[in-house]
Amino acid sequence: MLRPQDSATRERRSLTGLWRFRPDADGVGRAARWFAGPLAEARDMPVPASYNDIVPGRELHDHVGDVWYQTTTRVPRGWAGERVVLRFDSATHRATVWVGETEVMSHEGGYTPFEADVTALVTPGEEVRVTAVVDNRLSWETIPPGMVVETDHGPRQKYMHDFFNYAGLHRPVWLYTTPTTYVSDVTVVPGIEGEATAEHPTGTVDFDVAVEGQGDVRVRLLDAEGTQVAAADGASGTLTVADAHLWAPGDGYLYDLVIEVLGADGALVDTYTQKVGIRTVEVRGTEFLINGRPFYFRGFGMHEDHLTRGKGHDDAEMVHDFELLDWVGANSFRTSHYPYAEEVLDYADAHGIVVIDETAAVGMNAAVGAVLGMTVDQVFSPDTVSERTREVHAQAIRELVARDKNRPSVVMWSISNEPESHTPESEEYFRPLFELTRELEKHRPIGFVNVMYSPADQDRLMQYSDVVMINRYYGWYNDTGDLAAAEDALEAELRQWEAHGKPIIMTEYGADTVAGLHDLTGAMWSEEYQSEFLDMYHRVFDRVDAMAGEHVWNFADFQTSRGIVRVDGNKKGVFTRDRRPKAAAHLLRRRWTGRA
Ligand code: BDP
Repeated sequence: MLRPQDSATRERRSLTGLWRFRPDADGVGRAARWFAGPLAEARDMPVPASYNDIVPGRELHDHVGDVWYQTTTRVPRGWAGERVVLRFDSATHRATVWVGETEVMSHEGGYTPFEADVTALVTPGEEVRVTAVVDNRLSWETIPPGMVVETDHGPRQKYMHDFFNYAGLHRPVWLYTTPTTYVSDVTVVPGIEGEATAEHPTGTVDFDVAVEGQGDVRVRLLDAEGTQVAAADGASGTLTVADAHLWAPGDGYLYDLVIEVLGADGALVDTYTQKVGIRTVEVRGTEFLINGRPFYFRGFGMHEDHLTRGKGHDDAEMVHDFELLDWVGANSFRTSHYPYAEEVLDYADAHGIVVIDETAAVGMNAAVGAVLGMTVDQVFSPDTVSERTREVHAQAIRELVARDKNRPSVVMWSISNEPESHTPESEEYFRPLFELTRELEKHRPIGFVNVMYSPADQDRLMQYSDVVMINRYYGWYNDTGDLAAAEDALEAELRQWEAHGKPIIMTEYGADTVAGLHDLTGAMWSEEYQSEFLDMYHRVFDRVDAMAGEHVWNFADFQTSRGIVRVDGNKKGVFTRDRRPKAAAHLLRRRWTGRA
């Protein structure tokens, strides 16, 4: 799905700001037609933001079910004759939207965009009312899964993943125009002719443009200075770029693919510009190659998580986080455990940060659930994660690939984090999803992230994965507090994975650490322990040739559900939740940049 943009033929209006907001715990709003007029008994709520922590008290923090959002905006006068589209960059986890009194769309899945053509419902120059009901409930048929438990004191949301179920409108909402004949999609696949490592490589860009309506397509590729380097007529083809400036880690060089749709008289009907990074990705043996060169992932699993706004997108917080990644010497991150805001991926594209892009399929694991206080007998069964869940999961993969397929920063898809992966049921569930991802994606490696409860000698899913991605907590959840034993166990297991002959990325390793807690006896939770723990992992990684990357868990402390294993959230951050460095941040900076 194309991201809205301003162009010579298109305009956007952001609907961010304060919306009217009303929780609907009893779920009466739909029948009572709350969309049919100004929302009664409403308070102000910022968009984008999670609603959970904006208001003091338990009620909204732990709300289960519907909430209503409403705003009005004036449709610009100049939009007469244009096609008008209403787009939500996300609504967590499902939403139904009305324009005036007309229902225009519903969407399932909390982290991908959805939109509707509302041309017939708006009048340029006049006000329009937009109402959305957003439901945060997780069930066995959602990604991620969860369970609502009814109690004497109301419903309680339970889930088996380790981050708080923030909900609401986390990302911008747009009203935008296109002409009535318009570019509806574009797919670009970059390549390099001949030697990728040549001093003056020849780049290629396969393109495929979809147009709604009649028109001739012309494309031009401009370099970062605006100079045309290639052009073609027709909706699909291949452009060749002599002496291409490749997109590379640390060098987010982007070309502009200017797409033009021309009418019969040659007049410009629509134009849309797609950013293009020319680079290749390939797995060869135990190496992960970008532009033919071995790439070693240094960075973190992260979260969209901040005080007050929860998962709400904010440019200041985003740029600050990227600056911290740069300071610490990270070259990559994983969008653990859901697709991040498109602004984040735009930034990664433009700055040469490498991304492993993950779906929200997290918490499909009874053993992980048990650590977090949730008891489930069987995760994969007709009554729990089932074929119906797989349909929702498949759609989440389709929407993620459709959204991010053209991004040079995205070098691999992760279709799930830490599912149970050693049982026949899990294999039966996942095999078709790997097949689907491979059909959708032709040029990137794909994979999933393995958990310690499905070790190398039992796992049944890594055969479908191009890269071995594993999360390990030797020295924390096992060999607790004993780094000497942990070192042996970690190395022994990595040696087993090495037998797969694939690159290995440690996608999570880390220790909960209370900022400011110091101890010279090696006590867990201290800043010293976190540093020693990471140091030990690094020693082991440096001994194992198949290692292709290290992503520390986590970039920063983050909020979780209430429980006896978390103190105000997960404390495995290398930065605190308000982004102050723990001692480990300096250790990582020394390892990753060579600077003190
Ligand atoms: C892994 C999960 C991650 C958790 C982490 C932890 O992938 O979401 O936050 O462990 O326990 O199981 O800190």
